[in-house]
Amino acid sequence: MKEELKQRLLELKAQIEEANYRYYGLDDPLLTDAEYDALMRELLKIEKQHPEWVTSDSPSQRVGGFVASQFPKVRHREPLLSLDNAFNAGDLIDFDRRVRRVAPDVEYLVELKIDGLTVALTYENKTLIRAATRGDGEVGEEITANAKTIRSVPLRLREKTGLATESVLDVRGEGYMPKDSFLQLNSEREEEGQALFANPRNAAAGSLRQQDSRITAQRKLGFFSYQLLQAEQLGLKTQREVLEVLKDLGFTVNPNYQVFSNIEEVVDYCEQMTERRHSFPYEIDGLVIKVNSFAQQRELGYTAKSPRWAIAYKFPAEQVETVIKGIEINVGRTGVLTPTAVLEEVLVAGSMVGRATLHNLDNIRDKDIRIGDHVLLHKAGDVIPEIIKSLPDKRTGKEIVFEMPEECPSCGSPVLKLEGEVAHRCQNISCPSRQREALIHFVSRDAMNIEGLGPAVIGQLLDKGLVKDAADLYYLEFDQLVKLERMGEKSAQNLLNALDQSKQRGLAALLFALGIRHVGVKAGKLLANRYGDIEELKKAGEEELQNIGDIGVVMAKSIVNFFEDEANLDFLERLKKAGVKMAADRKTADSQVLAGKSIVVTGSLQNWDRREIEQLIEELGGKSSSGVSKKTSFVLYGENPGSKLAKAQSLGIPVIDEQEFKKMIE
Ligand code: 1X8
Repeated sequence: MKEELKQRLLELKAQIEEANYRYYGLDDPLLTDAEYDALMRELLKIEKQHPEWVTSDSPSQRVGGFVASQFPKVRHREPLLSLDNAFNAGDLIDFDRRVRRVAPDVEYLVELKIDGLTVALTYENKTLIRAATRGDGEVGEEITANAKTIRSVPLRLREKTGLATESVLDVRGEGYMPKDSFLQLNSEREEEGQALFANPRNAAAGSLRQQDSRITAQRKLGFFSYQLLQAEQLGLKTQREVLEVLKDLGFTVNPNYQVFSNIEEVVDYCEQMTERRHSFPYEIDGLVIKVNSFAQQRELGYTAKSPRWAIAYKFPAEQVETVIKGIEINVGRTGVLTPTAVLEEVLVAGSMVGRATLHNLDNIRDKDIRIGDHVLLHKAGDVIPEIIKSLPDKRTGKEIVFEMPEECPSCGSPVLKLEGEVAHRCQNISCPSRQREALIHFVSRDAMNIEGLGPAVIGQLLDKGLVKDAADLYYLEFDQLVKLERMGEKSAQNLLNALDQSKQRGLAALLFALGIRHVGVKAGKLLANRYGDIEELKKAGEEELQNIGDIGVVMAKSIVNFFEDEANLDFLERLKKAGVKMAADRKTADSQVLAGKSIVVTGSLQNWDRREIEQLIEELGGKSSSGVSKKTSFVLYGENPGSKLAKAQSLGIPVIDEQEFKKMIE
């Protein structure tokens, strides 16, 4: 029985890693997401029963956990060098001339230059033992736990290469964040009032330097490998062979590489790729041209800081100059006044741009942006137009320094800037602009997902006084809807059906739809899962909320404030009367032996790490919180318990050890 289970575990590990390789390494998926998740769940279940079977190369290690509060320094076996740059065909031809003096019959291998950050991986006995950032090239920071969350980083090397890869192998490559992940991440951060990342590279770097690798795991990073330090010892002769071997070992190799035998072809390829640069799902900032043969590489050697056998062709920066014609203000659903620059239209990164958000007044002041200024513009993540800086040398003296209006441009109410915030806000909760934006948010896809209710219809409903807020939507009647412009009988009926359907969306979507400040999609789900019903959430205090993972002081305050406001309670009441579901479709665990219990864990346990025990407690219906208070049901303590144990004892709160806890949950 036990043997069979262990066999099954090995099978699952192999299947999951094979699926990862097929998906990330070969771009040829083997399993659907659902099938993959099912295997992963089965694996986690077995590992929970047998924690002693968990190995460092298990796919379960990709979900992340806490790491030490500082990243240890690692000295690279060989320094990571930077590359010399080429900016045009002339630079490439000069490079070729220098190379051919030493290697007249040179072949070049050209790869994409990924705009990410270099990561150095070390394998021993085919197992990933360390990952490090580039650092200063000599010494980097150890980020093993974080790197393990990247699915295209093999935890264990595949066998099929016939090479002696048992000893130490160092593989280097570029960690990056795909553009769509970057945009998604930033939109979530904007939603939750957090600072935005300027570009995918910064986002990738920030993600790999997380203390909590669970966060890294959510960031959907990728890794393209391109260097194997021990290539020559293993008998490989060219960079091309390295790329093939890396792929066979289980790494993801970017497929857009080509070998050329003369520099004109290289120049052509660079020009083609410059045209295509925006067509990849990740950002690239150029190409890397390498001498293919290792023998020739050795002959060429190195300068003090870079190899003589390689050069980076850098794309011209996609920054264009334009002029700010004016600055418009938009009032969002939380009352924030967002200034937007109206630009002279320009082509940038493949499309015409006429507007760019300026975020807030601080940003405008920091960049000293004035109306009438010439500015440099680029696209963050190749998508979002962003003004990099103003060009003060081009001023004529007619430029106008922008001021935030003192009154809301929509309703005329006073505009205030609260201490500690960058935003200026309209204070009037019934400001028409805010109401309109709140409605647009309420019906949006991740919220109540009401199709057929676009901004134009919402505008009409508000203008005609048919609705004042989202709850009124559920009281609309057919006769009112058909009278709207561009609304036939069919679309009116469809809209009523969509409204009716949306009532069943459930608590998670509703919480997001309500537009409680700082509560985004993720927090909505977390709260819904935790409380199950809005009535329960209403009762939660700040301190309790703060003890839920990912919910901070600011969000906890905001939630409590929301439910203290009479107008909001009335709004909820009207939603409820209309039949909007206020409960969650919660996962039901088989046994809920810890239901209603608030548990504090201190010290290290033998059977579970911190993340696992927290998960287990939640699955069994309990809450795990970090601080001991009168509300704590009991303290579970392990080896070397902290002061929480003493505090519990002094408060007369029950304390139990791991054995007792195991009995309790059996
Ligand atoms: C940096 C990069 C290299 C490659 C791709 N992207 C990068 N950012 C590659 O070789 N394909 S090589 C490199 C370096 O040596 N500094």
